[in-house]
Amino acid sequence: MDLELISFELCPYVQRAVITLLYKQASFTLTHIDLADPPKWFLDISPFGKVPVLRVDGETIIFESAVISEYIDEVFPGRLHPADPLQRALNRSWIEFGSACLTETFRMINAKTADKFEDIHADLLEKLQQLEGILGPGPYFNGKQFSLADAAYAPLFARLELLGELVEVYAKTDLPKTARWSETLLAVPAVQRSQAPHFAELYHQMIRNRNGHLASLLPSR
Ligand SMILES: N[C@@H](CCC(=O)N[C@@H](CS)C(=O)NCC(=O)O)C(=O)O
Repeated sequence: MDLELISFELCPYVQRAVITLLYKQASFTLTHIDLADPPKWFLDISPFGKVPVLRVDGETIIFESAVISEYIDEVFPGRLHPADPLQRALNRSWIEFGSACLTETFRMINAKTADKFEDIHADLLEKLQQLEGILGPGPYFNGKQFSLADAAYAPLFARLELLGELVEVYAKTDLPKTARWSETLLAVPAVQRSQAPHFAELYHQMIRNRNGHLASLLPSR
């Protein structure tokens, strides 16, 4: 099977699919595009004009990170979705919640003023508190087994770590389960390998380019 994942280096949704592919030790190629100037061939194959898109055997196009990850999970050995349908549904619900948390990080980066930034930061904090309330003892979302929910949240935690160098995103003592989960996920080899070595630099550059409140907190170069 030939798998080509169309990617934008900074996209957390792409990263979810990459983590799943790496965790499964699947062979795939990664094609990076510039989302600021997307090539026509990409716009022709991506129904929403978004990454990630998975091209299977050179012709079939699958889109939406959750769908791509589930497909990868189904075709490679070692299931990363729980066997129990209710637990599977719960995981899918919380994966969707993780996407809403990611949206808050985009909004934080785009916030032009400190006040606006603080409003959005409060929205994110409220979501992280909700998450803390449903987390189990860990180390992973479902306990001992790494799952697609873990693959879905790792990109969020990678970004919160970087944002945490600029502002206190959350106090680890207030959200101890979240903090432990984040630490566990960021140490998983597939998560570490899913991220470009120059990721922090790219992320800072994106913050700088947005020229919002967060950009003003970056160290001067
Ligand atoms: N729900 C989608 C979200 C993907 C998404 O928003 N990707 C962003 C990059 S991180 C994108 O392609 N944006 C381009 C656009 O909206 O035009 C998924 O989970 O795959």
